[in-house]
Amino acid sequence: MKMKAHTLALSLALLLGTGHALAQSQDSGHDSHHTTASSASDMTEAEVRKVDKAAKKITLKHGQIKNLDMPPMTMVFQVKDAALLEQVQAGDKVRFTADKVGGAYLVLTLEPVKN
Ligand SMILES: [Cu+2]
Repeated sequence: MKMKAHTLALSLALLLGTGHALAQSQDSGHDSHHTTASSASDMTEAEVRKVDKAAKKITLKHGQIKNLDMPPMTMVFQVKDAALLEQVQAGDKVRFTADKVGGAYLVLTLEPVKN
């Protein structure tokens, strides 16, 4: 089990090293609490900043994304399905799930949050 956890921590570090190194600061993710880090089922809260339907992209000011070990920030995501963008617009509060696919951060599910 120890080896498995170590391997996971290594791959997490590799993932984080590519896109989010600048925003990642000190927390290397090595002494990881993320033994089930591959679960993408945790919804993350966010506020929509920009929607680009043509490019299938959305800019989100998001909270911590546990399964990606990502701190809160504003960033651009690809969306899996452009239809996800039909229901939201800039300024909306949303909940979403995301994963890293093929080197890009991809929004898998997205739903508006009613206040
Ligand atoms: Cu981010």
